[in-house]
Amino acid sequence: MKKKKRSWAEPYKIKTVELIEMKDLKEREEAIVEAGFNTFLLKSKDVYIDLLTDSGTSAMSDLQWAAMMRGDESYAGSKNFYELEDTVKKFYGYKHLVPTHQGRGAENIMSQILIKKGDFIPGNMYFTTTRLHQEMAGGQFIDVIVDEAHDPENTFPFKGNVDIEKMQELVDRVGADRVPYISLEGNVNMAGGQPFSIANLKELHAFCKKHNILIMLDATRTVENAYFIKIQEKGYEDKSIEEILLEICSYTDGCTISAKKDCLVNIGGFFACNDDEIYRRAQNLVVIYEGLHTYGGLAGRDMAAMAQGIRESVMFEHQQARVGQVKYLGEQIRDYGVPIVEPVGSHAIFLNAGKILSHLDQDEYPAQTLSAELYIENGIRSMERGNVSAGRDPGTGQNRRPKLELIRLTIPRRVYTQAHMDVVAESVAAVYERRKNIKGLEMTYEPEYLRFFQSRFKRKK
Ligand code: PM9
Repeated sequence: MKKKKRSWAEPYKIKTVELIEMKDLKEREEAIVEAGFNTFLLKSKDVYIDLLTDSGTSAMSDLQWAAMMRGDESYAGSKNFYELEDTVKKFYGYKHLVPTHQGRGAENIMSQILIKKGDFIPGNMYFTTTRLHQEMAGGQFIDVIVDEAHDPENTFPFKGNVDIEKMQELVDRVGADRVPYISLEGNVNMAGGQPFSIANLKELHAFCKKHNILIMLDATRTVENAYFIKIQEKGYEDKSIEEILLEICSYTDGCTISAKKDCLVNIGGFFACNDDEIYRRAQNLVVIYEGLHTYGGLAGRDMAAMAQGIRESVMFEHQQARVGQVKYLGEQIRDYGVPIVEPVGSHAIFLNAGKILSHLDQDEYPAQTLSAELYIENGIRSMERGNVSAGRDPGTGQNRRPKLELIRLTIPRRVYTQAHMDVVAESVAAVYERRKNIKGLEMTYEPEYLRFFQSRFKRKK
């Protein structure tokens, strides 16, 4: 008799579908050449399974679509703003809210308010847009994540943790008054979607309090971090995701968020904080870059959908299925012997491109190359997260050559089925099999900022 087991299933059924089509091999080869071997420059009509990002790509629920019909599009004081403000207060606990069009809008405002020229901004690994805003405000990013996070094979369950000794070294070196805040990210994207633990956050909180350093959360995937705490941190198994999220935020002073991830919307973000003076300044700055402080670049209906998305995001069954699907894909790929970042995080499977294409130098862009090859193989779009994303060191002008040279297969929430995941795993295995014959790339165009979005490449001879 078959072994008895209990599976999870998605807590929804499908009401509307969007048809997708796979282009043939010749068309895919032409498309990637036309896109300069950069998956950001592919047209979505040429993509079969789109794992570029989980940002703004979620399927909204019927309740979110219904909420959009309740959009109050008044220029000032939309009722959807007040509903969102109440929802953020209830689930994240922050007193003040400033909506923005997406995460980087909030990062811009926060960086301008909190950073002075010559400041140092520690963080549990960099994120592309976050670091750029810190640099543009005159700050310098300092990586204080635990060493385990830079080793793709290390299976430490809380690779998002901050190394308090690295914080101490920074404070000893530059003085606490040059460190306005630490940027703390939940389920650290560039490390593979890795959570921090509450135990580590409590330690960080005590350290920062002592040195008068703020903790500003990048809450983009913090509900997913709360889910990981529930399933793997001792003492939290009986707490709800809602309770854990509130506890996380209670140790922080404010947040920026790209609502396009956890909050299940296609556009949106916000800055939130508890301090009245910081709020007053954010309220003033937002009108320059985003819009009036009660809409911040969003339509009323976007804020309504976001409030409903936040309510859905903390449901256990939602997170179980979301993280479960990512884990399922990870297991399939691992079974083919393909090296991935361990442990599997919440939003994506990261292939260790540096190891898979170990015959290429890092300046031949192994991750960019692998990402292009996966598209050619079966129309699957992934994202480079390696030397191209890391950019150049502003001091030396050289490529940063980060320790992690990865590609990310990012799973949009509530969009694909397990059958799609099987096709993805088989395609990864097929590329892996022919890895030794894959040639690297040469950059032919490099834009000034965030080069991974728009740079172009050609195959090396
Ligand atoms: N993340 C992602 O695909 C979208 C663009 S890639 C630069 O992972 C964190 C942790 C993010 C993030 C976006 C942003 C910026 C901030 N923090 O894209 O501006 O993962 O909404 O958010 C992307 P916005």
